[in-house]
Amino acid sequence: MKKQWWKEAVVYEIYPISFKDSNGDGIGDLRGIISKLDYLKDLGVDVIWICPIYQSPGQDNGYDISDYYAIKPQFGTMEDFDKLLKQAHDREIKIMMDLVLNHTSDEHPWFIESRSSKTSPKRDFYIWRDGKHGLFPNNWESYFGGSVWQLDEKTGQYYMHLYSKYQPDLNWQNDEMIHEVYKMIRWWLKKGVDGFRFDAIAHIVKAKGLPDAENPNHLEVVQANQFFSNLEHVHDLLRKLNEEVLMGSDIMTVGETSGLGPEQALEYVGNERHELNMVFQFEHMTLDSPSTGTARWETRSWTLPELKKIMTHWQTALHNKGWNANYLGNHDQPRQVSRFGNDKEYRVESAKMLATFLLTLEGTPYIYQGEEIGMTNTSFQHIEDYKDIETLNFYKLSQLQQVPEEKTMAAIHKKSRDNARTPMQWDASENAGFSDGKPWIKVNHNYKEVNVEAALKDPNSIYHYYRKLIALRKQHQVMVYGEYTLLLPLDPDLYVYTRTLDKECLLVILNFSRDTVEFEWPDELAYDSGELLIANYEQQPGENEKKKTLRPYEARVYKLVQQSSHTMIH
Ligand code: TEU
Ligand code: CA
Repeated sequence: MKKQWWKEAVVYEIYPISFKDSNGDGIGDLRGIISKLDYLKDLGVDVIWICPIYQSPGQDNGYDISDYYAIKPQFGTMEDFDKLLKQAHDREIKIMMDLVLNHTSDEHPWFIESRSSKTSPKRDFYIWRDGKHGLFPNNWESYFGGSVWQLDEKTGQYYMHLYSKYQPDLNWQNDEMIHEVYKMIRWWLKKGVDGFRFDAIAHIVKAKGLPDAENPNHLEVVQANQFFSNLEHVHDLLRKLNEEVLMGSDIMTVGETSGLGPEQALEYVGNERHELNMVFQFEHMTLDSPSTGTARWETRSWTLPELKKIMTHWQTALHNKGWNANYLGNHDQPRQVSRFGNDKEYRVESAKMLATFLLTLEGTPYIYQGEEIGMTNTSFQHIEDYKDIETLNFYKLSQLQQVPEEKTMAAIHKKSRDNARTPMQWDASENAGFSDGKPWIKVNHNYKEVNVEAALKDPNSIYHYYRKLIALRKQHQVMVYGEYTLLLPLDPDLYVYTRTLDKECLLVILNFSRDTVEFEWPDELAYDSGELLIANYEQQPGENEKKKTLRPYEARVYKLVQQSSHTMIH
């Protein structure tokens, strides 16, 4: 397998508005990030992915860009950005920018010009259609609820928006628009940024003729997949972007692509494709709901074998053929420890177990801010305390549909994106040390217990465990490149796998349950003992080599010692 720096890198995602406020206005900013670079360096991360900091009205916290060449003043200035880039580079930390290319803000000058008249030279930068018999041009549903179409009174036509009405979709059939985008990306490359995350990139191409969905009650995934996700032409556009802009720069790229499985993902990340280095997939994010999109607010119960099946499929299908981007949480998802672990009595143990999982899979691991201290979901009682446009739209829609208030709030407590967007908890002082002013969104009430300062002091903290894991990943190439093999696929509590590279083999044992579980050394494992590399519990002396007792959420990683008379598995 070809070695690449971005395969060996550990990425840390920063949601700037909630990371660190340097000037007391309650809003995280670039100087705040600069002040925490040493903290990130100590943690051991190699790349910081910064969510959008460009000029933006902020309807979707920066995912509505009105000027790709400017920094939004609340985040700082371009000088601050240059300083951040330089100071990160001085510490050998790379910077990955978040580019939103599916849509702009409705306040972007392109859109202002586009909407000004039907004959505007920029009209075609966006997707405009006439209504049908006084109705929307088609029946597609937006990700944030309601139609994807918004009527613009001035010209009497509708524009398309897959997200909110403040985020009109760009028309990727317009070459002039595409060249403007190329120009802008070249400009950022020239600055020396080290990579891009391409937001919602799966959706930039829409089905020819924008046909109606046959069964409008069956929107969601089916509809999205058929009409505006991962369509063939996306690949042509990405290859062209590489040929004309990215080729020759040693950067890393990750695309956000919902609605696909690993076979389809290979069309983006296959070694020979020259499109993207890796993609964020969503299959494991749908385990606890019927689907992505608006149905993601509903919950279903899930079992560990289902998670194993999904992850194993991705691990094996991409091995040697492409590369995975692994994550368990981000700024759009609930907190990982609340979702996949136990944020009550086993918060520390389960957060460490999940860290072990994330960092021992094949693929590039993405840590979301606060995961390294085990930050949890939050439950604001009043809808007024929620700021996320998706959450607020969902609330309004539920009210219209007369869904009982408790049911709506329960869904919000579980799934709102604001769970991940409360301020980073730096210490036990007021506002968790995030800001001297009033934070733009409330701090999670548990900040006195869960914070960086406390974690740094406690040698057994989640933070120190992450540090150790990241350091291990740098020492053992098998953690990066080793082939993954699942054991015990049907075990309801234990997730067990090996990673093998040449003569090295790691055994990872994760207890995903709150019970104490017996693990018996499987016969297929032709190793009789192992050296324990890391674990989230103290080990008891004199433990039976073949039979191990895993405590609630226990995680262990062994480096296996080969039996002389046996051959290795696979
Ligand atoms: O998220 C978009 C995203 O999750 C979709 O691409 C996905 O297909 C769909 O929502 C199904 O769940 C990105 C950003 O991460 C998010 O913060 C933005 O709000 C969104 O794009 C719009 O730019
Ligand atoms: Ca600020």
